[in-house]
Amino acid sequence: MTKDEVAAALDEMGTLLALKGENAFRCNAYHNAARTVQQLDGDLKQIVADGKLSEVRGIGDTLQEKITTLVKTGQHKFLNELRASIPEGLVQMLRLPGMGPKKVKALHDTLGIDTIDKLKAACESGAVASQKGFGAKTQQKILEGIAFLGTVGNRVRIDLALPLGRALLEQIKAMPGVIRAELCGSLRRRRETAKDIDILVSSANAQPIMDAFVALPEVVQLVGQGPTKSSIVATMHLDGTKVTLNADLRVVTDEQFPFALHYFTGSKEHNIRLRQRAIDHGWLLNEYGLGSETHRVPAKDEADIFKALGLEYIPPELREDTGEVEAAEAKKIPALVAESDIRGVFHNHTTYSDGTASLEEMALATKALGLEYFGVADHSQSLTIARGLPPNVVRKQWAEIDRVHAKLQGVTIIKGTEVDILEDGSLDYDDELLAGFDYVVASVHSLFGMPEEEMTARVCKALAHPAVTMLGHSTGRLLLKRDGYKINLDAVLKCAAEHGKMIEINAQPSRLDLDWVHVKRAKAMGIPIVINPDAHSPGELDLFRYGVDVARRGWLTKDDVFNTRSLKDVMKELHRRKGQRAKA
Ligand code: DGT
Ligand code: CA
Ligand code: ZN
Repeated sequence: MTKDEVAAALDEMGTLLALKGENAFRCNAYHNAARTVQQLDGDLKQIVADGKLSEVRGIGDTLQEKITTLVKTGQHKFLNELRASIPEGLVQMLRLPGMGPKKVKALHDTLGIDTIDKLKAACESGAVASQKGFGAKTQQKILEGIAFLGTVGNRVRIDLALPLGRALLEQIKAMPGVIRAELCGSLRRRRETAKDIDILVSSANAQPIMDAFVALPEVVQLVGQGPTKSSIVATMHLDGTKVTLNADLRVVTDEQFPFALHYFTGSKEHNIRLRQRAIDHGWLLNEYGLGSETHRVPAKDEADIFKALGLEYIPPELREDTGEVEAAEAKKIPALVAESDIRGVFHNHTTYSDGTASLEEMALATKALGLEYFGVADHSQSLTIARGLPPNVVRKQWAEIDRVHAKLQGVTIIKGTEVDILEDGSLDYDDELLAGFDYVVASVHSLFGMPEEEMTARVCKALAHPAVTMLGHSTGRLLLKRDGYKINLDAVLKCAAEHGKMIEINAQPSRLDLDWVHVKRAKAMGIPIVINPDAHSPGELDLFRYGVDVARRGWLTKDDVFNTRSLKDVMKELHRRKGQRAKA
């Protein structure tokens, strides 16, 4: 087993123990060990072989034995027995908001609930509300959670789906006989989540490729196999999470490849528009080709297909039928912002608040990514669960930034804060302290249950504050887990435009707000967008890439994104804003 697989197994043990009613201390020992294993330097097999596991802090005898067995045999009797003793439905119930192991176990013990369906029925009959520790409100929340799970189905976040897709694709590309191979579908269009992995290959001989595909190590189940299409279920461990997704492989001739690539990239709505356009030319467009019975339009790549239909090339991210066909006809497809345009990052955390690395470590990791500036924005004083900084600690951090700066080369730390927007829309620091930062990210972290009107007024009031530079995670959503707080985003965009404020794309793949639809609207209103990784560790800094995907889906060019500017331009703009503030 790899580090990630061992970590996932340990996490699962902790969760299953909690569902058995074990005390939190024992369960947490497994979760902590999972994190420790993941962060170990060096090869886990080697560490085990050298007997060095005992030197790792927080790994006692019991855990040592478990990890060693997992590494050596790929399984553990303890985990197998736990799995056998706990209905799978209990684990699924943990995905519901507010349903921790204690609550799940209680409902199992008292009402015999062991599936989501039974839970739903028990809520609908009112049986859950009458249980000790539940009540009508909780029952309602559970029902809403079940409804939400129903709408997201088995979709998977892009940061989990894309690596699995790429792992399959890389192996396919290396197979003999493969001419071209590409990911299609929602992954190629970089949607926030994917239902499955679509892979397209061109080859003169499909069968050997199909056979090799279904035998790949990630494949856990064969769903179907025909002459040109295979469907499988693939699984992989990523950062301690087990990712499982369906994957379809289609094999076509190299001549068909551009047409099939375009067709299976979608979206369906975009395809329908293009097929209609072909019909207007007297042609038929499908996954095999373009043309009429007497005339076939050749295409060596997708650009040729668009060209034949009188269109500029449309990047996959724009293929949602939201105006891209009209823009391509008018030759007005924007030059989309690229990963390589990003010059620095704002909104990041260090050990001063809830980050895992020091200022210097974070700055050096930023530099290692080839970026010029690291904007630190730790939490403000009210957010005690995230160790928000009281004013005296802010001043201490400023002094440390100056000290670290003296020895840093090639990367600049910019002094910022992620200040909480309080209940009434005021900010969590006084104006004097706020004036000391180079920039201010304002975010909502509390009272998510506020009515929409109040929440909108709260955020708008914060945006009107002269010290605020940009709005942080604008909806508080957690993808596939919970909707954001209720807020009128269009009204918020209007306020931002009015007050000349920026809005971030939070590039954490579990968040990704502002969503691409509103990003596009923000652009139309002239609101500068900032792509922020919201990094809590060095490894999270490059998450900004997922924010670039959202920006591209929102039609943004380099000029629309503030952190594509050079350090010099960024500081000039931040100082200009401060000057305006001082005058106000
Ligand atoms: P997903 O899988 O829900 O994340 O989203 P997609 O876009 O990957 O959808 P999927 O996997 O069902 O199909 C892949 C592509 O195949 C889709 O984007 C467009 C094309 N496609 C599928 N079904 C149809 C259809 O009925 N009509 C047309 N024109 N295209 C289709
Ligand atoms: Ca798909
Ligand atoms: Zn943050």
